[in-house]
Amino acid sequence: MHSIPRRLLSLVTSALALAATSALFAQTPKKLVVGFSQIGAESGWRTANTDSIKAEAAKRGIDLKFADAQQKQENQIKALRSFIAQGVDVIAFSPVVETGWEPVLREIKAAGIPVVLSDRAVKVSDPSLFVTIIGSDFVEEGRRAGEWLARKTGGKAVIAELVGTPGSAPAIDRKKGFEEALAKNPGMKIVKSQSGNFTRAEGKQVMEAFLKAPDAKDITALFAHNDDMALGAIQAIEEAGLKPGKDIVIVSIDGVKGAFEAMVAGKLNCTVECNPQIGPQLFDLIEKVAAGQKVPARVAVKEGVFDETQAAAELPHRTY
Ligand code: GZL
Repeated sequence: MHSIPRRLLSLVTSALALAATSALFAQTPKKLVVGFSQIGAESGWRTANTDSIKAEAAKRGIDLKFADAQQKQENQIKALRSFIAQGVDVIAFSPVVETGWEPVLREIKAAGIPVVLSDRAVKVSDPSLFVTIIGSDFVEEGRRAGEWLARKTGGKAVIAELVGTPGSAPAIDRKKGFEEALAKNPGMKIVKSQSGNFTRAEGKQVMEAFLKAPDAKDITALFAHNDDMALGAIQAIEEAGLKPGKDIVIVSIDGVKGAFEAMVAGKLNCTVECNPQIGPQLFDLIEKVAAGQKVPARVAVKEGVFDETQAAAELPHRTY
C-alpha cells in the first residue's frame, strides 16, 4: 500500500485550512464604523434624540463612536477631526450652529469620508461637503406655532419670544416661520425677544427678566422655540403670581412629554411636534451612503401639532 508523500499531505492540509479561514471571514462582514458628534444634552428633545441614535446603532450592530459637545462648536470640530484620525466609514453630526464648518468639512472630504447631517443644517459654499440631511422643517414649525396662536387669540397678542441657540438652524428658521404667520395678523406683535439657548434654566431666567420690565403687564402670549424653555418660563410666570396658560397664552415646539403634562395641568396651550426619534431613518441613510447608493438630498421628518384640547388623550401615547 503506497503512503501519501509528506509534502503533498502538508500542501493539502494548508489548502484546506486556508479555505476554511477565508470562508469564515467571508461570513462575518466588516462592522460599519460611524462617528457621530452630538450637540449636547441641553433638552428633553436632545436626550431623546441621542437615545434613538444609540439604540438604533446597537440594534444594527454598528460600531458607533459617539461624542457629546456640551453645545460647543469647538468640541464638535475636535470630535470630527478625531473621527478622521480613526478612519471611520461615515461621519454624521447635528451642527450646533449653521456656520464655521467649511474647514473641517474640507478635511473630511479630503479623507474620503462621507458626511450625513442629522437634525440641523449648515451653511456652506460647496454643497458637496455633505451627502444628505435628515431633519425637520423648522420654518414650517414656526409657521404652525404662529398660525395656532392667531387662531387661539383671534389675531390679537402682545408676544414675548424665547429664542433658541443664537445662529442655530432651528432658532433662525422657527423665528422666520413664526414671523410669516404674524405678517398675516397685524394685531399680533413681538415686543420682547431673547435667547434662552434651548435650556429650561435659561428660559426661566429670561422670562423672569421679561416679567420685571415696566411693560411686563402688556404681555399676553409667549412663543418659546422649544418646550424646555417654555417649562422654565412657566415656573417664572407662576413665581411672578400670574397664571401660565391663562394670563399668558403659551405656544412652544418639540412635543416632549413634559409639555403634554403642562397642557393637561392647564399651564401650556400648544406644542408643535418636532420628532427626535430619527435613529432608524438616520441609519437607513448612513448604510445606503456607506454602500455607495444614491440617497435624497434631504429627508424630512413627519410631525404634527398638539394643543390643550388633545393633550390628555395623546399623553399616554408619547414616547419621548
Ligand atoms: C430641533 C432641535 C432643537 C430642539 C431643542 O430639531 O435641533 O434642539 O427643538 C434642541 O429642544 O435643543
